[in-house]
Amino acid sequence: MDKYTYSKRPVTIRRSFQNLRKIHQPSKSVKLDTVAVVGLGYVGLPLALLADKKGHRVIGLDTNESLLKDLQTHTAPAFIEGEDEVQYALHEIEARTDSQIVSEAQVVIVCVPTPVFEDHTPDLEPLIAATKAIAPSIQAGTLVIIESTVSPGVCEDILLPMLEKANGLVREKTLLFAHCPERINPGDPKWNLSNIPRVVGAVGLRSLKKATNFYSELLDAPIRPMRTIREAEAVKMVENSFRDINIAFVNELAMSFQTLGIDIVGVIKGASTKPFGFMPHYPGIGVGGHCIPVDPYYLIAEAKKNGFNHKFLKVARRVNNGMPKFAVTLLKNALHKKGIEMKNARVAVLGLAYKKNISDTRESPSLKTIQELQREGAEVSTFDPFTPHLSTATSVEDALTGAQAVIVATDHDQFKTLSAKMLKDKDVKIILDGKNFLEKELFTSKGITHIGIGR
Ligand code: SAJ
Repeated sequence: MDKYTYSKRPVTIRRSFQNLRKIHQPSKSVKLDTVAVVGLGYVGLPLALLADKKGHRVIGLDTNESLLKDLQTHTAPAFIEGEDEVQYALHEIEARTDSQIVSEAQVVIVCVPTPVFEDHTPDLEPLIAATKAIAPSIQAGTLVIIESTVSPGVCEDILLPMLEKANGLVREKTLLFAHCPERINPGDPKWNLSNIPRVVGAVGLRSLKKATNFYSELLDAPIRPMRTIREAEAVKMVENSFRDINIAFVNELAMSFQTLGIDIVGVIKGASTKPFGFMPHYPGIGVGGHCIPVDPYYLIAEAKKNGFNHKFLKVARRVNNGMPKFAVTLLKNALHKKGIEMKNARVAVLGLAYKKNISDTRESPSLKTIQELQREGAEVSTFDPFTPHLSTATSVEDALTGAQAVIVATDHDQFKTLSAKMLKDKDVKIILDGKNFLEKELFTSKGITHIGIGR
């Protein structure tokens, strides 16, 4: 069974997550739709849990056996545990691997990953495989919603025909079809699945109405109907490309100001006093995650197919992808000034996750930084409290032991306790603060070289 196919073996799991507070279940007097969520990852599982909490019968589909095992042992996967303010009702979700079960659902929501290949071209395989698996079981009258992030045209030109053909369904008549791009900000204490506004595009008015009503009831957030499904696909591309280019802007400034000896973070804070027309972003060791460094490539590829070259988006991707190498070069020069060559230098890297206080390492700049260090011949020790199983060391102190330099690659709260004393005790001579989140003077005042990104 290749990784994208669903087995025929039904696996029904009754599960209730430990340490979950029972939240009053709404009365189930009104018969709510049965909802099938295809893909129980960072997007799908919270969605399934929320639909369950709202009183829907929820079927969860996933091909990830280890995730299902996690759930079977009532262990919430790390990405759920990372959201400590999340309160999930004790619930039962029928987690299945046999895709025929979607025949029992009136609403089917597809939340599978849409990554890119090594060459940055879109990899639609997981999404196409999931759609192919469920298509034969979609019953007349079902609403299918795609939440996966895709470029304009994927829903209508690729996925919808698959769904219609497999069972002889007809859009807007026997098949309702919509796109509601996922928006999630892991680790954000303020914005969560329930309160983040959403946009919905659909293949016709019936589909739009049903999808908009579904999300209006499910979420406590404004739902904006879009005129077309392509507009909804484009919204997600635009919002995430916007973020990527703005981060690239400050990353380029950081590289420039490093030579000018100007503190870019101070300048950004100064610019932020302008009450309009400026939105602060901050430079760092790179851009990670399953969205920001990925989504622009979908738009670049789709536009290219239609004869347009997104030069600006490409430059932004190149700038952001170059930050780990920029950071390693800064460290290499600082080591050289102390008579230490990068080859065989011992460097500790603190933080493997792509952003603070979560365990997700997808597209993490930390990993690219480690590769860059090893390419330069350095010996690397690593520690991340959120991913001990991926770390070579068992603690910060352990990672620092024997190191000549340390790179802080993720701004986990736990690393705020890093002190000049800890470094001096371990004879660590240089600290590179890849997230500009430690006080420079705390180290320079004790004779330790502190390098920031643009400061
Ligand atoms: N980063 C910077 N400088 C910044 C902001 C972020 O270097 O000023 C880096 C982060 O360290 C991280 C990467 O960029 O490595 C992505 O950061 P992120 O905060 O965008 O994190 P994501 O990808 O988990 O969440 C984003 C959402 N975040 C925000 O809007 C704050 C949003 O862009 C999307 O809703 C979401 O991905 C998604 O699901 O698409």
